[in-house]
Amino acid sequence: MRSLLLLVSTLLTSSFALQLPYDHILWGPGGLASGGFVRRQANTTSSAAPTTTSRAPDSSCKNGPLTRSCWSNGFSIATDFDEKWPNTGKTVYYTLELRNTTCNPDGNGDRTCLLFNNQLPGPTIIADWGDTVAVTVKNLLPDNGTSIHWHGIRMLNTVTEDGVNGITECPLAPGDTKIYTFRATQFGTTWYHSHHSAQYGDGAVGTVIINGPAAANYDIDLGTYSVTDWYYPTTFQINAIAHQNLQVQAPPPPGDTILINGTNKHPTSGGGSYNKVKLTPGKKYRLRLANTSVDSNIRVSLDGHKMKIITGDFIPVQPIDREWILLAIGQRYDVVIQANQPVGNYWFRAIAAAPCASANRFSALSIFQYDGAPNADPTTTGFTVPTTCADEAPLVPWVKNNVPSESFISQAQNLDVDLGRQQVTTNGESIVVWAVNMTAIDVQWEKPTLQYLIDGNTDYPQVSNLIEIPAGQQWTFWIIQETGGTETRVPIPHPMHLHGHDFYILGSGQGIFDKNVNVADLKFDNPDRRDVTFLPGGGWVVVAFPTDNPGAWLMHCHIAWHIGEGLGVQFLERKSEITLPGSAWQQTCTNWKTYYNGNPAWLKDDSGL
Ligand SMILES: *[C@@H]1O[C@H](CO)[C@@H](O)[C@H](O)[C@H]1NC(C)=O
Ligand SMILES: *[C@@H]1O[C@H](CO)[C@@H](O)[C@H](O)[C@H]1NC(C)=O
Ligand SMILES: *[C@@H]1O[C@H](CO)[C@@H](O)[C@H](O)[C@H]1NC(C)=O
Ligand SMILES: *[C@@H]1O[C@H](CO)[C@@H](O)[C@H](O)[C@H]1NC(C)=O
Ligand SMILES: *[C@@H]1O[C@H](CO)[C@@H](O)[C@H](O)[C@H]1NC(C)=O
Ligand SMILES: *[C@@H]1O[C@H](CO)[C@@H](O)[C@H](O)[C@H]1NC(C)=O
Ligand SMILES: [Cu+2]
Repeated sequence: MRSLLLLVSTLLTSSFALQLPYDHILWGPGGLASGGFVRRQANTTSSAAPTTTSRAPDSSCKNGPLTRSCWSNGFSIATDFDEKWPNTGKTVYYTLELRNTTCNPDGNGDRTCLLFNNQLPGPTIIADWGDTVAVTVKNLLPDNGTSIHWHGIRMLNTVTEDGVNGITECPLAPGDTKIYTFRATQFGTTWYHSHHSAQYGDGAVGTVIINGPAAANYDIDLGTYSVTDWYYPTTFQINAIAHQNLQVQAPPPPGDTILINGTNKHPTSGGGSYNKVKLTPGKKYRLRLANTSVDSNIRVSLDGHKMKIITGDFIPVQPIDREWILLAIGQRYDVVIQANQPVGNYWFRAIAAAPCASANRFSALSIFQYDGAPNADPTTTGFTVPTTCADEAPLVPWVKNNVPSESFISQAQNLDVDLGRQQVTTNGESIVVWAVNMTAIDVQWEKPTLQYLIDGNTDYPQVSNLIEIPAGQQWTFWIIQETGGTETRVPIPHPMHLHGHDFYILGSGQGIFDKNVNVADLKFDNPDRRDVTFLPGGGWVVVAFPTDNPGAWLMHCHIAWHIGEGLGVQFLERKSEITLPGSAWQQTCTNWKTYYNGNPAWLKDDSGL
């Protein structure tokens, strides 16, 4: 069915292409109903004047300041990236060396940091849509393994490259090297980070830009702008305290500060520095915001300027303006900022989001300076801070997709699953119920799930929290329920992240999901789509995705302490079609076992993820 629809929608796109103006927004929402899917349709009603560049995005229109929706021959913002991506024939190569070093990002003093190429954040990986990306990761840490995850990358048919130790690979032993190779089937902004316990909190993160078309025009791409919480003790120390606190239902310790693009000024000593961004009056800038926190959901804002959201995670959306943007851990927003205010200096602010139960001892500032403004700290005041904790909404995906509702609605009526039950379970058809009641996942680093598949072993330990999605399903629907109350021990919003896919967010709410009430309010018609979403504290979220990527994939809370405690599940998707790994993968395991069985300095003391 999907391939038939692809054919129909491709024809539609190309036949409308020549009439489109390219001055601002190019395609509006439309719909082509057929079977379970509704696909995009070109909007030809706009009468905006064409610009000097080509008017045919899907054949000869070139990407430029006034034609950002164009990309290259046959590809544009209207392309359905589930179905096709450019064949560039190009591979971009990067080398990341992970070292144990020191850093001092805000002038508080040196501390141990685990950094890629001695940078915080690590080097930005840049590729074009459709490129192959090959990253050589060298683990130069003397005392820790590592495993690098490429957050939000679909990893279509490349589950061995997902970098989740204990599921898709063994950790890289100290001294070991792995070349992670994958295709950039989507475009936008993301990040990479270690998935080896809480290691990324000590600095083992970096950002990724996949160049492609955009939903609004801009002159200059400022690149990635990461915001993160930061602790003065190491993450391994905080992780241990967070786990102790959880036993007595106390929150983890708050962060000590927040870093914007890796820097901030120290709260008391005035050491460190503000990151500075220069603006030319009249120009439009694209800024790629990414939250690389371990614990804090962060709100950001630029005084006096609205930010136009054009992408949420990897999904281009109908542009909307915001004064503040809330970034859950792992979420990204690409925004366009217009330098249309009086020449001067403006504060950019990043604060912990109290309504999301995020806390920090401090906040972060950086400076946006117009050409011609003096070198001085801004004196601007901020916009009023919102009091909510939710994904930015409504975000309307540019390429329209509907989720088929019939099978879910009928199965939900017969659903006989105790939502407080301490496990992940399925009705044997399309629905998975995950009752989050600290049913802790615990992976075996030396025996990843893919090794079970190689061995033909289905004797997965209970603590692997593994569920097999029934074969032959086109869509899988997940009801994720936080049971609330004291049993859960963490009744706060959780930023839930999915590997190998993004998900459609059909709805969320407070209390226990009630099939008799809540099903009717779910949104199946072009719902928001992303790879991290909030599970409300003491509430539920329903997500759906097509089972189009064979693999063993993790779904988990992105609060480092929570996944360390085990707030995650894994699922096997189209098991018989998973490409099993070869000898280089096995060598990583051999090297790991040699290291780990030979008196390592440290032993695994959490979920391992
Ligand atoms: C097409 O775009 C125009 C201008 O943005 C808008 O007014 C109109 O409602 C859109 N039509 C459809 C069918 O979406
Ligand atoms: C990093 O170096 C410090 C100081 O030598 C040491 O205490 C720590 O165990 C090392 N950590 C890792 C992960 O290698
Ligand atoms: C990693 O190194 C840190 C020290 O930097 C140590 O506290 C931790 O236990 C180590 N973890 C593992 C699993 O080796
Ligand atoms: C972020 O920091 C890097 C490294 O210092 C710098 O090259 C980049 O321009 C900064 N980004 C922005 C948006 O200022
Ligand atoms: C980053 O995510 C954390 C945890 O979800 C959140 O508390 C914080 O507000 C987010 N940061 C931004 C800038 O949105
Ligand atoms: C959560 O699990 C605990 C056992 O650890 C159980 O006593 C409690 O009833 C569960 N909560 C719900 C809402 O089922
Ligand atoms: Cu959580």
